[in-house]
Amino acid sequence: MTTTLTAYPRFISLEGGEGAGKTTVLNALRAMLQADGADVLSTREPGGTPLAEQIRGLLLRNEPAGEDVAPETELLLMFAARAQHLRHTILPALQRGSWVLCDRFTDSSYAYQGGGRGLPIALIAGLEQHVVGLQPGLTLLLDVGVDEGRARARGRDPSPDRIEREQDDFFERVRNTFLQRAAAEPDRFRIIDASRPADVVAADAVRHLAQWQRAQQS
Ligand code: Z5A
Repeated sequence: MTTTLTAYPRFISLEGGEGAGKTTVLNALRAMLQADGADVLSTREPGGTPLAEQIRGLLLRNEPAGEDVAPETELLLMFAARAQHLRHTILPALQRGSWVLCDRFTDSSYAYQGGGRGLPIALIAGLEQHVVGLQPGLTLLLDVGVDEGRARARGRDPSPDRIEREQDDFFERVRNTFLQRAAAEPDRFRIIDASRPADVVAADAVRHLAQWQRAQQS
């Protein structure tokens, strides 16, 4: 399926596996833009509105006893949350001229529900086209090995949520899908080696965003 998505230059997404350091980097990017006088909205997926945060709760908590969450249900809930988030939070901010920094966006659905769960890419692309219709101008992919990322996430919170309880091979497929997407869209993606110390990773991300900002102004 050929998709035609509108790219918004001030819409920046952060992607990567668990424990990649997205939250840490997002704070550095926000500080950099604000120091420049920009208005910045920081947000996350799934979530970003009261209803989308409720959907996040449904997605991440343990499933009811005896009832697995079907991959299709998971995908549709991700897109239901995104539909709200886009219309109630992201688009209004972009339309008033703010920068939007988003911890995960549609690339995560390709990586987790496509790569991880094995759902057809055409299904995800169809939802992206018809429910979302836009994409970030710049996506920073924080890439770290699965073992290291999982160890970091466990160090921060030892009680895994429903998705974090998946096996390593699931997260290897997620990582590979992110890397394949980055290779397929080099104009939008920047891959950042997130195995380095947090301050080095953040500085690299800030450098990429500053380059992107300059390119938009020229
Ligand atoms: N999901 C999905 O399946 N489909 C979708 O479409 C979307 C999401 C949108 C929730 O996302 C889950 O939803 C997620 C994907 C799925 N499931 N999983 N797994 P989330 O973003 O809230 O969950 P997460 O990726 O697991 O978050 P995270 O573990 O918090 O990752 P992070 O934000 O990238 O990491 P962090 O909080 O910045 O850092 C984690 C810890 O590592 C923390 O203690 C830091 O101090 C430490 N850290 C950070 N950077 C470093 C470096 N460079 N060195 C050493 N230690 C570090």
